[in-house]
Amino acid sequence: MEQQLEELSKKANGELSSCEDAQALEAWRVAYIGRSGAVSELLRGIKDLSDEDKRVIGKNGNALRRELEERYQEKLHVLEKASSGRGVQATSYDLEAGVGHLHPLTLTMSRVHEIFASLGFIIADGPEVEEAKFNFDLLNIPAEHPARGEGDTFMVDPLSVNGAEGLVLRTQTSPMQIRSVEAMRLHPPFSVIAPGRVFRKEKVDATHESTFYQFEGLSVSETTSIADFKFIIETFFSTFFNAEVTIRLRPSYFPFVEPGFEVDMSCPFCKTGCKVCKYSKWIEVMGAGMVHPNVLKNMNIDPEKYQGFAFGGAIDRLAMIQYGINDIRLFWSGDVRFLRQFS
Ligand code: FA5
Repeated sequence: MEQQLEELSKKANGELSSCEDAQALEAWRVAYIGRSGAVSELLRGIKDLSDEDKRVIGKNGNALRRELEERYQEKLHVLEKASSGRGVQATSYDLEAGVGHLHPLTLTMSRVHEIFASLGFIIADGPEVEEAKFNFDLLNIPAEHPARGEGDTFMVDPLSVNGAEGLVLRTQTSPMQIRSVEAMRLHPPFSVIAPGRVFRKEKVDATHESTFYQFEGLSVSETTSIADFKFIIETFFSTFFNAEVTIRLRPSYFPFVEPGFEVDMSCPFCKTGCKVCKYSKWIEVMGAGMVHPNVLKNMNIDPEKYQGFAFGGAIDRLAMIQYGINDIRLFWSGDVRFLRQFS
C-alpha cells in the first residue's frame, strides 16, 4: 500500500502540472482530493490492515492529501492571476459550502410588497435610466430647478440638464407615478406601489448612499383624502414593525404635491425615547402629499373630479430601523460577516 501511495502521489502531481484552466483543475480536485477521490478511496482500504500498518498508511495517506490540497491552492492562485487580466475568471465553487440566502434589502422589499398588496395596492416596475421628462418635467419640476443640476443628478446625456429630452439615472421613484398610470392604463379609483433603485450624487455617509431603494405609493379616487393616507400609512408601519404605530405630518415642499409633508412615525421600539429614535420618540420615514393638480393633468386625470395622495420612502432606511443597522454602507459592502446574519 505504501507503493500505491507513492504512485498516486506521482500521478497526481504529474497531472496537476498539466492543468491549464479552472475546469481541468476542478476535475483534478474531484479525481484526487474530492470526497470520493483517489486518496479517500485508498484510505478506505486500510480497514483490513494490521493496527501498525493502519497507523503508518493512515498517517502517510493524510500527509499526501494535505500536500495535494496545498498544491491545488497554489495552482488555483496561479491560474486566477493568469486569467484576471484577460477578463476570464478562473474560479472554483465549493458546492458543499451551503446554500445562499436573500439580501436584507430584498427581504425588506418583499415585506413592503406583501403589506401594500394586502391593502389593495398593485405593484409596478419601471426603468432606472429615466427620461428627464418623467423624472422632472411631468412632476412639475421646471427646467431651472436646482435638483436638475449636475451637482445632484447623474446625467446619462447632457441634454437632461434643462431639457425634457435627456436621460438621467432616476433620482426618485416618483416618475413611476405617471409611468404606471400610463403603462397600466389605470383609471381612478386605483392604488399602486412602485419600489425600485434610485441614484443621487450624494456625499455618502452612515445614513446617505448614492444608490438606494425607494418605494413610491399613489392612490387616486374621487374622495381620497389625507385621512385615508394617514390610515394606510399607520396600518403599513404597524404591520411592518408589528407594533402600535401612529404617524404625524409636518408641512414640507415637493413640487409634485400640494400640500406636501414629511412623515414621522412614533418609535415602534419605545414609549419614552431610545437609541433608535435618538430619544425623540419619533422617526422620520418618508415624504408625501396630495397629488398636485398639474401632475394629475399629466396623468390625463381630471383634477376637478379626482384627488389622491402620493408618498415615497426608502427601503434602506426601513431595513436599518428594522434590523438595527447603524451604517447604510454595509448593504453594498459585500461583507459576508454582515450578510450571513440574515440567513
Ligand atoms: C423624495 O424622494 C420624494 N420623491 C418623496 C415623495 C414622494 C414626496 C411622493 C411626495 C410625494 P426625499 O428626497 O425626501 O423625497 O427622499 C425620500 C426618502 O428617501 C427620505 O425620507 C429618506 O428616508 C430617503 N433618502 C433620501 N436621500 C437618501 C440617501 N442619500 N440615502 C438613503 N436614503 C435616502
